[in-house]
Amino acid sequence: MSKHTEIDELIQAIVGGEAHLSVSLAERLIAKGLTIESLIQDGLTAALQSLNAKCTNEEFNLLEIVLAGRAMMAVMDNVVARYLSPSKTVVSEPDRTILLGTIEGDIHELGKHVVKMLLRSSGYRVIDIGKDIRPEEFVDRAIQQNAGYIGVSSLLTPTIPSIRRIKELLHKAGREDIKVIAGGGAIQQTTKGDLNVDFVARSAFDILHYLKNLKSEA
Ligand code: B12
Repeated sequence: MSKHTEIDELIQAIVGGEAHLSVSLAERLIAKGLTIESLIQDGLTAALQSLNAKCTNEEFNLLEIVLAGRAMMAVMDNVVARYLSPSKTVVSEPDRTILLGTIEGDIHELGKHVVKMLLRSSGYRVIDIGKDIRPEEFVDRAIQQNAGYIGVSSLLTPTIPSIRRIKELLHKAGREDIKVIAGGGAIQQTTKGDLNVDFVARSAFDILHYLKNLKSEA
C-alpha cells in the first residue's frame, strides 16, 4: 500500500475516533519513513481539519469531534512523543522561555498541545496558561515568568482584536522586547501587521524555524 493511501487510512481512523487503530497506523507510517512533521501536518492536523463541516452553527457534532481529538492526542502521546528527542537541559532564560495560551473567547487547544510538545522536546521552557485567556493575563504572566516570547493560539476569527491588544499592552508596560508569535487556524491567512504581532506561524514547526533564525541573527 502506498504511503499516501496509508495516510488516508490514518485520517479515517482519527476521524472515526479509533484511538488504538490510529496509534498503530501512525507507528507503521513512521517505521516506513514518514517524517514526524508530515505525520503531524498531513495526518493529524488534516484529519481534524476535515471535520470542519461538523463544527458549524448549523451542524455541531461534539461527540464526533471530541473522539477524533482524543485519537489525535493518543498518536501525539504514544507515537510522536517517543520519536521527539528527549528534552535537553531546560534553561529558564528569557530567550528559552515561552508563555503559551489560547486567546480569550476561544477554547480550542489541540494545536496548542502540539506546539507545547514540540517546543519542550526542543529544550524550551514552556509555560502553558490554558485557554480563554485575556490579553492582560498573557502580558502579566509573561513578565512574571521572565518569558522572552508569548505564543498565542486562536482558531476563531472574532478573537483578532484581542490578539492585537497583547502588543499594545506590552508597549504600555515598556516591554516590547517580549516577542509575540501567533498561530492557529483562524489566523493563518492574516499577516503580522493585521495581528500586530512579531510572527505568524503557519504550523507548529514554523515557530521552531522562527526561533532558530532569531538565534542565528543574534
Ligand atoms: C476540534 C474543533 C473544535 C473542538 C475543540 C476541542 C479542543 N479541546 O481543542 C470543539 C468541539 C470544542 C470546538 C468548538 C467550537 N468550534 Co471548533 N473546530 C474544531 C476543528 C474541527 C479542528 C481544530 C483542531 O483542533 N485542529 C487540529 C490542530 C492540531 O490544528 P490547529 O489548531 O490548526 O493547530 C496547528 C497549527 O495551526 C499550529 N498552531 C495552533 N496554535 C498555535 C499557536 C502557536 C503559538 C503556534 C506557533 C502554532 C499554532 O500548530 C498546530 C499543528 O501544526 C476546527 C476545524 C478546522 N478547520 O480547524 C473547528 C473550528 C476551528 N471551530 C469553529 C467553531 C465556529 C467552533 C464553535 C464556535 C462552534 C459552536 N457553534 O459552538 C466552538 C467554539 C467555542 C469557543 N468559544 O471556542 C470554526 C471557527 C471559524 C472561525 N474562523 O472563526 C472552525 C474553523 C470550524 C468551521 N466550521 O469553520 N471546535
